[in-house]
Amino acid sequence: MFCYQCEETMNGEGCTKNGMCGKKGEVADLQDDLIYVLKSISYYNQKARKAGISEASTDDFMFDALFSTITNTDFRATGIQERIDRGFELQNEIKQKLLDNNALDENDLPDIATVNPQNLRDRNTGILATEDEDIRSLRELLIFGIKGIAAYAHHAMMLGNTNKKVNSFIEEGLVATTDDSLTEKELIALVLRCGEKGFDVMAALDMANTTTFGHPESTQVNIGTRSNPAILISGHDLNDLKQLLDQTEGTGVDIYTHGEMLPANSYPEFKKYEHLVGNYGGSWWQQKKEFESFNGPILLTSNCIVPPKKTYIDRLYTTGSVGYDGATHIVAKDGKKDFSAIVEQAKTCEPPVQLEKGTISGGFAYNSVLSNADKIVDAVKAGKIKKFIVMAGCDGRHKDRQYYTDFAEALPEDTVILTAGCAKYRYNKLNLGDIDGIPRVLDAGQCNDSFSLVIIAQGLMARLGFEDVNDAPISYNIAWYEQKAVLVLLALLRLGIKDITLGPRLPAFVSPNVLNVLVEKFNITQNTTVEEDMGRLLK
Ligand code: FSO
Ligand code: SF4
Repeated sequence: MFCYQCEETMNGEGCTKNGMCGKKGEVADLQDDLIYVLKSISYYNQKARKAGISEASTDDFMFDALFSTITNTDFRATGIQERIDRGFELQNEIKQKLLDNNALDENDLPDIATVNPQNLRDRNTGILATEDEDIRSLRELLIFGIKGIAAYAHHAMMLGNTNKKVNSFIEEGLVATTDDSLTEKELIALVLRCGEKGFDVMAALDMANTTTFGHPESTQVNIGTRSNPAILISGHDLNDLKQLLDQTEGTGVDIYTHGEMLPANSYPEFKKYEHLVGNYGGSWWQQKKEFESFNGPILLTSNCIVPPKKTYIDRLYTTGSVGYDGATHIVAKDGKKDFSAIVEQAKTCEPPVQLEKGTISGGFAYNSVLSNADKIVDAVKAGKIKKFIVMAGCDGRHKDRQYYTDFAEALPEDTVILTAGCAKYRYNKLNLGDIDGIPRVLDAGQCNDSFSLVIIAQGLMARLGFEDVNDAPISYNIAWYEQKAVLVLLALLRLGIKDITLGPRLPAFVSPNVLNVLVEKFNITQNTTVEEDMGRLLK
């Protein structure tokens, strides 16, 4: 195995035997095979699109398969193998359809198109198969961004929203990583287009979420517990939450959110449910402790899942692209998921152990922030807000992420943090106060709601008369961990945002030469110490 797709990769270089995340070498190798098969499907499906015979079910499969390879998603060899098998079936079906429509010349196929279940083992499907370090870096950067697109597209698809251009780009990008004729310049252009599609897919997901569940509202989210038995729901999929809330109404079983599901508490549709009690615990990496003390069943709707302890694995359920051997996986039938087994188990469980009490504030997506824009603009004009700091992204388990808590605490009182993603857990329980009633931490939601932060920034800056967002009083101190955050970063770059500070480590998959390009074009900087970064970011 060789995997270097996340921020916690071994020694900042690459995991080679087993993953630091707990992924087994065998699963990592299968994931490489799966990505390889997806490249082959993409080759055929690009032709099918041109011939007007591509099917939506191919998109569904591609989203799920790509999503399953994201850090902390599907840890099961069987789960990945099943997708490889299904992938070959699909490859065959599309190929046959192309032949039936005279849209394929079988004598003129590139290598990637000729992979089949028999010769897959003979192929080097791993990342290191690309020898040139810079080409490898750009190919993987593109693939990781594409994985992010697929994850968000998957959530949007669950709510009935699809975007053909985005789906086609996934295939185009994957095929491009097999094309030896592409130059570094051409690959960089594709990487930036990936960022553009990333913005589009986040916009599509926002549209799906807000048309289905309403626009998030400023909300005080309870972080204490009640005395009923309960189910904890984590991950990003709001459609799963909706189904779970409907199926638990009136049963005496409460629902709590965990990790990236916290923002759900601010949507009008979810606020209607009296038994949605609030949020339990912190970010993904704290789940071992928090799932234990929760006492009731836990439903994971997406990453990040951490290899569970034996003590709660019998209470662990997965759905969608996530999976772990020993946890119960729930599959949709005709678009509906049956959570009755979880509900029945919950009734036999003790209520959660209370870890903390009080509230945290959320719901500061673009609609709620921009409807109060006058207040914020006045505070900026009066010199009461001097700077906005975007601190979106991910949290992680390494101690050096304490930096983000220290940074938030050290920020002067005339600054406002704009956040999204699980990075917020490093400072959303600090009491940073408010500026004329405007909270100093404005939490827009999940990592995909970084879209909202861009809309907020553009909206506020337009009102303040800035034409170029780089001239505005906004700085970026982004924390990354996995591939969705890579996509968010690419989206920001594509929007022309410069001077982003990134941490806690730079991606291992960015080669020195590619890094030079990112520095030259966008002036990306790695974070250092709170003092040093503060000086630069508050300028
Ligand atoms: Fe976090 Fe995990 Fe949302 Fe990521 S829970 S780290 S960028 O999966 O998806 O922010
Ligand atoms: Fe290592 Fe991260 Fe890959 Fe897991 S996802 S194997 S920790 S690089």
